[in-house]
Amino acid sequence: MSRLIVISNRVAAPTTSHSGAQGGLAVALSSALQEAGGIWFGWSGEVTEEFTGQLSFQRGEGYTTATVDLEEHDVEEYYDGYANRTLWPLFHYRIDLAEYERSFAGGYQRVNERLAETARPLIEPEDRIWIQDYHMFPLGEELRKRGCRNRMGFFLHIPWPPPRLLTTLPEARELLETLFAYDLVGFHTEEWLRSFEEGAVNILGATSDGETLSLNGRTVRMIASPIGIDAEDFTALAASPRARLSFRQMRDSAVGRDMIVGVDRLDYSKGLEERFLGYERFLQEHPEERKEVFLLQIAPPSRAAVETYQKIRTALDGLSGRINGAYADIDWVPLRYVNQGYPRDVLAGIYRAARIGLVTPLRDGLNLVAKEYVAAQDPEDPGVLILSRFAGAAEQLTEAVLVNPYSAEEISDAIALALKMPREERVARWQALNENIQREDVFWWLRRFTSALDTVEAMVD
Ligand code: ADQ
Repeated sequence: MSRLIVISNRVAAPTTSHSGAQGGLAVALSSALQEAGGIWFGWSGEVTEEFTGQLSFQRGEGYTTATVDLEEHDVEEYYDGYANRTLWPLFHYRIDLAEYERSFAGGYQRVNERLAETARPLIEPEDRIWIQDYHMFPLGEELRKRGCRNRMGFFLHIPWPPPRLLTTLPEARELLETLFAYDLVGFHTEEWLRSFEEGAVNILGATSDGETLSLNGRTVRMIASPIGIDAEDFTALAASPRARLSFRQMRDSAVGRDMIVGVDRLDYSKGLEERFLGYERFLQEHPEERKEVFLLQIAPPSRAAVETYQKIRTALDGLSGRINGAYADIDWVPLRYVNQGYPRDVLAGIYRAARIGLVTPLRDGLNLVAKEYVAAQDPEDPGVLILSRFAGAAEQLTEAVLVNPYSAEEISDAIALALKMPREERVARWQALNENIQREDVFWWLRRFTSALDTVEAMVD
């Protein structure tokens, strides 16, 4: 088997344990790298005065990580700028929040060139290259320009927007064109794949046979392959001593009330305001349920340098205060709103203690929290997953209670339904969901992508 070169914005530190301390993606990529041998390359997360391309190496089990520092204006224009102020909102259908600045586009291109230049000497002719996510669309093309003829795949972890939204991006054509440098491009869902295909056909005039796209003599294959979690590990984690402890703590502090849980990075794509409004609606419409439930929303801040993230935080502070101000009593707080992260085993115990997992993003590439919630449940007495139709995971998790996250009424109705759901129905739904999550886990995703990459026709130029 030829070596694998994984390239992503950030690189997880090599670890020898499989203890659930890391997210599923990091575990999966490092296990793929262990199997094939190879290198994981990306930004160190550090800032340097002047870019030198100096690599830092760390040895993991069977593979090596290689990272490079970036300049401050690189981080501002490439990471905070084009990746998080331009592409992230646009790709989550929020053109109202997208900022189109030439300096961002220029910085993004420059950093991708710098990364390609730095990675190039690490790559040997037989290596397979796998590039991850929206920070790095042009990296494949930059590597091709530097003589790489390797098999090269790209996976997008976020949605792909419909062509009419994409055309608002001044660099839409260039961005679509750069994807033709890859042999294989992967998306979580058929919907994102078809949006990409439509964009390439309508905007660039590419031709499609449904599975491959061709443009100017180049062919790229498309695959829809939803990522999973390390389900076996997560289920085991939910039975670990720390998970049991956090489960007990939650149950004790709930004093017999049903807990609804939400766990998300504090991001406008996650639909947190709409979720709070839906819960407020539920409290309004169901006075008999007040004091019988509470919502625990865990939302650690992310991307705090970006103004839209500061605004959403302020909005949520106001809304949570308003809901608690209107409904709280001396012996009950309807909304516990917490802005910190928790270790994964603690989180697993919290999921297990919750009667409802409320996962209502307005738009999400996939959503791993939904899968983690299911994997952590007690098979004898599982909770109910309420899931947005607009999360990529809804294509697989059809036995969840599916809702339109923009509708406060649908969220309210779904909560009421879930609280009343008989045990047999909860068990039947959970079994179907869990069966899918255990089968289509992160290793399944990894094998599907890498074996598709192994069978595509390598580029002959
Ligand atoms: P994210 O947008 O970060 O990922 P998600 O898929 O839900 O969203 O993954 C978040 C991860 O962070 C989960 O593993 C979760 O447990 C963890 N997490 C969140 N809040 C936490 C907290 N308070 N404490 C500890 N851990 C917390 C992007 C895309 C998604 C896609 C993934 C993977 O936006 O759509 O599913 O990549 O491709």
